[in-house]
Amino acid sequence: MTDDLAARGFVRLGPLLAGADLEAVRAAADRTLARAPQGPHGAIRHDAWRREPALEAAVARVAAWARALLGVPAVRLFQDHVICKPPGTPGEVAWHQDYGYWPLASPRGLTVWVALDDADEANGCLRYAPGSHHLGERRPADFVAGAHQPDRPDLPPLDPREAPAPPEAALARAGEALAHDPLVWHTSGPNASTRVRRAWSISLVLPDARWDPGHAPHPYVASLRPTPGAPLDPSQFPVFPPSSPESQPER
Ligand SMILES: O=C(O)CCC(=O)C(=O)O
Repeated sequence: MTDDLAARGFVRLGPLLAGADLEAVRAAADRTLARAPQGPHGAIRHDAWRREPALEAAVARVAAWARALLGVPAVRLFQDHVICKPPGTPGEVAWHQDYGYWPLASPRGLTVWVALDDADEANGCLRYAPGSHHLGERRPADFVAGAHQPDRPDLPPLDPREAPAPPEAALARAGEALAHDPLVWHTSGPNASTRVRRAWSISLVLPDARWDPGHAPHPYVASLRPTPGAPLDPSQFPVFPPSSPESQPER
């Protein structure tokens, strides 16, 4: 699995949630989404784990997989979001790299994406460009209206026609997880089916991650006003396992 992540930029992890755990996470996702506005590519709610104990409880399991995949003793939770594409959602989530939207100095980490419903091409599953993470950082675009990404003429544009390999649809059963590199190119299509497509996406970074507020206009930049180069505060961005030395505040 680690080899796939390194070579292809994404990997199918298999079942992460089942039974009552999956139901609890779905119910938590629905509660957070109830207050989220519906956009052309569905509804999205950031920082869901801070509001919902069922999500907070599941983070440790996600983090354990992330540690194993990255081959590191500890990881730090950076952010999560819950995404819902109801039937008939017309828009796609445009091709992007996650790191383009992180106000952090380095892309070291990964995103774990957990399907809360069966996801396939009809209801807008993820699609990846295998190997694209090897091409480095690309110019970010405002794929969410009003995101106001900084103009980065120094970076080459992300043109999916330049992908090193044809895109692959990442089908997932409800409760199954995928993991992807913060630089891999990915997208998801409209939901043309009669089935809802919900997902929980969790991004984890290395414990020594540092802020770079100029890298992306993230909501944390406005709310936390981080100092460039400062470490992330473990009381807000917890380290897993909590007993690890990396969970102590850095200077
Ligand atoms: O769930 C989706 O449709 C998009 C999610 C995504 O791009 C991500 O989690 O990085």
